[in-house]
Order: sequence, then structure tokens, then C-alpha cells
Amino acid sequence: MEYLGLPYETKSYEYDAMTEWFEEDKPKLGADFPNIPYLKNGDFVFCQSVAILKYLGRKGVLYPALESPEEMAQLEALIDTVLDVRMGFAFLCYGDGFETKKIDFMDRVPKKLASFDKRLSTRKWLNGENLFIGDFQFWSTLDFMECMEPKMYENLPNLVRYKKDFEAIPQVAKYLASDKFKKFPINGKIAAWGGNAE
Ligand SMILES: N[C@@H](CCC(=O)N[C@@H](CS)C(=O)NCC(=O)O)C(=O)O
Repeated sequence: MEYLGLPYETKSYEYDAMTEWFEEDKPKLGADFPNIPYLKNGDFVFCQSVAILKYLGRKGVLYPALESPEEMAQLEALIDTVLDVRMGFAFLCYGDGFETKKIDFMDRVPKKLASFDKRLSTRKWLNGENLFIGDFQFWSTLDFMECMEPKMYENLPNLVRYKKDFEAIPQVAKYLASDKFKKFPINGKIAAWGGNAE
């Protein structure tokens, strides 16, 4: 929303005071499947993080409805592939056995990221010359993982270049330098890693 210059207000819920969500806001949200996150625009309200991302993308030019089913499939596949990495990171951070799971994660994920690095060797952004919503989802996933493991991309130079380029987009740079942006917490309070304001 910062990138698109759309005015917005955020609402967050404290883990220790979730009755505010479950007992007050959730029952009266007005969505058929109320959940967090949700997006409200006047009377229009809906949930699901990826649907929200796509909706915002369509408000600007970050997720164009392409005529070619093949080109559209490429965009969808990129979004889902980034989501696989993101959910893998979430699986690592929540539940038991963080240190053991991290060894496996650090063995598998850089190999997966090497495919992204290769793709980015010939493209400025994930889908080429034009930034799209998958880049926002990918940058934040990369940033989260880098907070956990600062040397994660040391053999992936195109990812390092890509991440820097994204952070240099004027709207993004302004947001990252503002009080609105907080590196931590990355996860909810119950997470084994990233749940505190470190
Ligand atoms: N697939 C959903 C998952 C939503 C979800 O699991 N939300 C968690 C927070 S990450 C929650 O606490 N939901 C509150 C609820 O179940 O009412 C999405 O991506 O938005």
C-alpha cells in the first residue's frame, strides 16, 4: 500500500489479548470466513493473505490480468513457489525442534533459492522488467530468512543484487526508513524463533 500510495490503517492483535479478535472483531467482521489478516475497504471486507496481495496488485499495475493463460500461469506459479519457501520458513519457526529443523532447512532451502538466483541472473525482477506482487512477497521472505541467517545468500549474488534493488525503490526505501517498518517480531509470540521484538 505504501508502494501504491494508498492510504491505510493497520490493526494488530496482541497474542495475550486475543479475545479482542475472537470475541469482539471476528464475529462482527462481516466476512463469511473471518480470519487474520483481513482487508476492509468501506463495506467490502475479505480475508486470506494471498487474495489480499492479489487484490492490492490489481488496484495498481502489480498484478495485471493477462490475456494469455500461459503468461498468467507463470505469474501464479511464481506466487505459489515463493509461498512454498515462505511456508517452509514458517514451519521451521513454529513448533518443536527448531535447531534440528534448521539444519535440514539450511541444507535444502539454499538449493531451492539457487533456482531463483539463476532466474534473476537474466531478469531485474522475478517476472522480468516489471515489478509484480510476487516480488513483494519474495523480498519479505528473503528479509525474514536473512534476519535468521545473515550469510544465507553469500553464494547467491543475484539474490543479493535483487534484494538491494528492491530496497532502493523510492517508496520502499522511504517505508523501510520510517517508524512504520519493524524488522521484528517476524512471527507470532508462540514461535520458537522470531516471535520477539529482538
Ligand atoms: N490462509 C490464511 C491463514 C490465516 C491464519 O492462519 N491466520 C492466523 C494468524 S497467522 C490466525 O490467528 N487467525 C485467526 C483466526 O483463526 O480467527 C491466510 O494466508 O491469510
